[in-house]
Amino acid sequence: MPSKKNKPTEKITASEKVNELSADRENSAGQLMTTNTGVKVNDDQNSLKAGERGGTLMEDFIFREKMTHFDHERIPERVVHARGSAAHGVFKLYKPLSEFTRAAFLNDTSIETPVFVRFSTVAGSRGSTDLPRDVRGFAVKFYTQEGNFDLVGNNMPVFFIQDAIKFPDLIHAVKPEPHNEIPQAASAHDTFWDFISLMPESTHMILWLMSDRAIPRSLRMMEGFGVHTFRLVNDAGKACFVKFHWKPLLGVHSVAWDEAQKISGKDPDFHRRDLWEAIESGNFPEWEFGVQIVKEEDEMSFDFDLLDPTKLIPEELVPVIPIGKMTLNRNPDNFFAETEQVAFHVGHVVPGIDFTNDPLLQGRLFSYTDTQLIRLGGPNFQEIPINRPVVPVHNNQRDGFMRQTINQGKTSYHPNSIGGGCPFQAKWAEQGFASYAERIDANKVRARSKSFFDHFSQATLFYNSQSEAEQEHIVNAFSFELGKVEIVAIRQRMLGIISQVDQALAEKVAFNLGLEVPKKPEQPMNHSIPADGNPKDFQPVPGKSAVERSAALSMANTVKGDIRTRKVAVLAADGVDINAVNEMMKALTAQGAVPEIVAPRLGVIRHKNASLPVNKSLLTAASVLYDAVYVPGGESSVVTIAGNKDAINFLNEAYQHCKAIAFDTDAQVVWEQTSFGEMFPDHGIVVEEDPVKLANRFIGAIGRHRFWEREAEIK
Ligand code: HDD
Repeated sequence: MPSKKNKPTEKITASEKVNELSADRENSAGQLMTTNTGVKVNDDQNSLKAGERGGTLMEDFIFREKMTHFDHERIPERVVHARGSAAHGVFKLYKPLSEFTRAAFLNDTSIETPVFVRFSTVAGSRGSTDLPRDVRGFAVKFYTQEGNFDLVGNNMPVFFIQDAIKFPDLIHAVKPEPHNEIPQAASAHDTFWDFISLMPESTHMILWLMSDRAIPRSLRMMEGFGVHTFRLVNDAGKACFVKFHWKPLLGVHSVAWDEAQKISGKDPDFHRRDLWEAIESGNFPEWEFGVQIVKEEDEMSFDFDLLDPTKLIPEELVPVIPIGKMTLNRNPDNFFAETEQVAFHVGHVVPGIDFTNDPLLQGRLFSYTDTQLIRLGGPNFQEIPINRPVVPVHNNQRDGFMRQTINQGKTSYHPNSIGGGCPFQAKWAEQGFASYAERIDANKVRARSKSFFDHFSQATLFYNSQSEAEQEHIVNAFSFELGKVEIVAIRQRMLGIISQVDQALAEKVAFNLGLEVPKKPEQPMNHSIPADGNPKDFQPVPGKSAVERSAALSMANTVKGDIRTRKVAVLAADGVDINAVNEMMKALTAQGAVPEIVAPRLGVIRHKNASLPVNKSLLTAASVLYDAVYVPGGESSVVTIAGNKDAINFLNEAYQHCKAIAFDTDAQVVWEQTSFGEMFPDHGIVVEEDPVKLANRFIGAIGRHRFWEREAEIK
């Protein structure tokens, strides 16, 4: 739960980084067109020809330059997390963390650290939908006074695999199948589940992926996690373990799976648009930054290994301490220059933050620089404006493609005497980075620690912590995904794995698949075994979580009641009760919601001499793009709406997706035409004569986010 300090932040629109970028901004307003060499262009419409009907001349340097640049515009998309959206912001610390870390930005509450944050989906290409069932990347670049710190996390606190050497396999399995490049941005296919069914260590993450966390309502309504256990090191050189958390002030909310699929068609940019619009309208997304701290001497005191990235630390065992707040307050000026060219790296740390031996983290330390080299074309990617630190860079690295820095002097080596020994190495007291001197005494082996072998108990903990509706969604998600798998043996193998998490869950999924849960899990269950390994030595070891249920794992316990930025459709037509609409719009807007009039056609809706502008027509709007619906009264308006099948479908879908719906009493005729017209209204359906009561109850209902319990009625 976000702490009491989390009041909405006053409007901030710049940061040190945003200001620093101004040197690189270009703005053509009022300017003459030039070539890249600065020559003013007189004709950008016609190429140079040998006569009006003749061939284009090689001499046409203006054409050649323009075409060449265009031909080279594309760079390779990220091999994972290709689709992303980003924003600038700031991080403010609540209280110094000097007991644990010497990182300056975690010690000084007066510092406002600039950040650039990129959210992403994992599997889809750059142009894919925002709403697949997928993990979301949550990558934060802190431009600190001691250099850049990147926290390259996800919206789920655990990962699929324990060792980075399996990452290419995992990604090959989830990406579109190589022979026909199908399916795009979807895990519901044979190769993904083939791999997963052979990798029991992925089970905990799979439960998260099958939960509603994988279909967020908004990027602004997701948690973020650093996933790995990192180290903090204080000024005395003493270390502790840490897990990093981001908690959104708006709470953690999701959409329904049917809705996600429809959004993908109606507005594949749904999340990108939502983030953009929220920031443009001054509704700055905010997260609290939290840490779970574990003393070094307590490393072995858990029923799981802190180095195992498939495990989380239940908040019941180690609470999350809120230490600061991040506010995203400015959209990028240019998608390519900023969002596409930003280069994150788990290895970008600052003094006071260090790594652990988590084998996934260790492998990531190699992969991120390597991938930027191919993606951004060479070793100077750190000089790209969005990647540049806000502090000066001095070292003996030189040259390479697209070098921007003009290094002065004749020495580019160390030690040197000619250059006075510069640049100097920084002492510990000068905040020089010194790796934590962890003691290592071991044989060189390719191996996995036995302490990593309990693959199911935290998956069970996650499942048990879910509300009834959330559990039902997990059943449906498994049934959907495995239902899309064509090879029955894979479905069967997965049922064996799911039965290790929860027998009833496996049985429900098996029923939907028309299969039986295997009596005994297929042996061996783990197929990730070295050539000379004995399968018996690699099988999952049953464990038991010290915590049986963890409230923080269920979205049912999230922050509710805040309707800021929630979109509300007002379904109306000519003859609408304009006063009622105005009253409701005023009440909603006062709470920060965004009401829009949706009518059969664009233009205005009229009643007597008054009129209201229409925001969307039923042709371009869809209920999946709104959080709630209001049907105002007004005799001819309600007759039109009741007789319009798109409007009724709009309401039916909103009902099916468990959204709040409000009717004026004299709009009951519309309600009667809906699929839920016969039913006793639940708490999410509000009908009131008194406009003030109606608005208050409706606002309360929207604040609940969804009435998932309605799903039981619909069946
Ligand atoms: Fe990764 C990108 C998060 C494991 C290799 N990763 C990438 C991004 C995020 C994550 C958010 C997108 C950054 C951006 O917006 O530019 N990755 C994670 C998390 C992981 C994880 C939370 C597990 C805890 N990743 C992981 C492993 C490897 C990689 C084990 C390889 C050994 N990840 C990459 C990459 C990417 C990347 C290939 C692609 C684009 C990029 O780095 O810049 O290097």
